[in-house]
Amino acid sequence: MQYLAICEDDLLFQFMRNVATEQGDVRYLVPNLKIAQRIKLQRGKVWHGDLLKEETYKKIKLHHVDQAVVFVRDAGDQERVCRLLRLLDKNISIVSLTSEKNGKKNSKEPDDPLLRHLQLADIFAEFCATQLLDTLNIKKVERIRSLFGEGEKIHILLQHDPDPDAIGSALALRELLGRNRTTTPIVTFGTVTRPENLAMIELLEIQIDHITPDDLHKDGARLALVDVQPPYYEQALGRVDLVVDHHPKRTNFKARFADLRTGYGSTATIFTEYLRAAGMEPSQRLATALLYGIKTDTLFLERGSNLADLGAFNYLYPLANKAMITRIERPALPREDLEAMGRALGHLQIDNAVAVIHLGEVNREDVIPQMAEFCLQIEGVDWGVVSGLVNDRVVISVRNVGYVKSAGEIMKKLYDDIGSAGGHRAMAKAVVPLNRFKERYGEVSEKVIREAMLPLIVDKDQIELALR
Ligand SMILES: [Mn+2]
Repeated sequence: MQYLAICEDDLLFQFMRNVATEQGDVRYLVPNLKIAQRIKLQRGKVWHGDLLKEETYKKIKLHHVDQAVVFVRDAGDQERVCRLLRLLDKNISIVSLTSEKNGKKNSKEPDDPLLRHLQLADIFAEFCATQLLDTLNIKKVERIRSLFGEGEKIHILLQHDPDPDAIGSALALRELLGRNRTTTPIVTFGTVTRPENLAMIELLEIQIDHITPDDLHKDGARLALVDVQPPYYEQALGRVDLVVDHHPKRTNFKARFADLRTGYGSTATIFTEYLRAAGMEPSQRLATALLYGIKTDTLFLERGSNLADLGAFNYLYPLANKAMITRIERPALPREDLEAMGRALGHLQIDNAVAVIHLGEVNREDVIPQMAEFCLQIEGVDWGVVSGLVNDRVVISVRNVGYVKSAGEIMKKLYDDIGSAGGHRAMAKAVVPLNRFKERYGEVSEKVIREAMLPLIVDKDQIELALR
């Protein structure tokens, strides 16, 4: 491959000198002897002459050139050089590097398939963005490390029901600071409740302590917040040393250090960048926690994710334990709940393609929607309605095949005034305090739920049929 690089100075030479050995031969054309000599001194092959004059190009055998690369700062001159090249050789392919948007192809010009416009900024972003980001992140890591003294205890505070993104980020912060769970405990005012998140902290052996607001600064402990910002909390937190988060900033707050990246899909992405910039390859445990954090917060890179999330995901993927993530995502069902499902299936009635099951008391609420989902796999079932008692609440989950009716509307109509209910067309839920449910229906059973729901489901179907 023979390249011709046309430039006012040695910029292209500096960029392309390695291309010469790897991909072909590059010759340079510059406007004067001084620049030519500079390139020659560094063993470049170079011509010089007025870039806008035809004679200059006569010296160069253009028909030997496969590709010309042009970078002239003045947009008009840039265009003139390109036109001149085209005039002298109609087969030469030209890459025109421009620094501004207006360097783009003029619509009045006839189409030239052999002329490509590339913006320098785009090229720079593509090849240098990671390096630049690393520099920025290294600075942040240094600042973070400078925040805390050696003997000080640090509380890493998470939301009330910590999620995988927060948990993974907290682990990463501890790692960045070179600390352990005694000197840097992960704390929350609430507790972890979701079964997947419980499975995560159990399988990855992560300890999350309950703390009261009064104890936050006990014995001079420092405070770091990840995946959350101080205004989230009802009570004042006192001095906050660090906030790293990706949620939108709502109100102002004070912190000694804050890194808010609202364009990011997860906080774990920010911490992955920190670790990477600091040259710290995460352990399998940490990589698994961070990867799972990104995965859940971005719904597997679909929701609100950007290139940074994808980059972090790619980086963590080979380091993480994927089998462990699968185990986290399918937490084992408690045996008694499975038995309740088994009993219910034994006497299942299907009426108008509607399966209604009441599980009675269950240990884990997520068994209810799982069972409703499962009902749709039964032959002849279009609707799965499953209820259960969780403490003193009646929880009803509805799933349907999705193409005709709105489960959310029906649930809202039936249960929203005595509890809370709603959802989408194919997926809905109601939660009603047991006493209010009994006040209206007398008891909690398959019978009363079926009798309440069936008319609305069937009725709605018939209306839809009539409309066809
Ligand atoms: Mn998050």
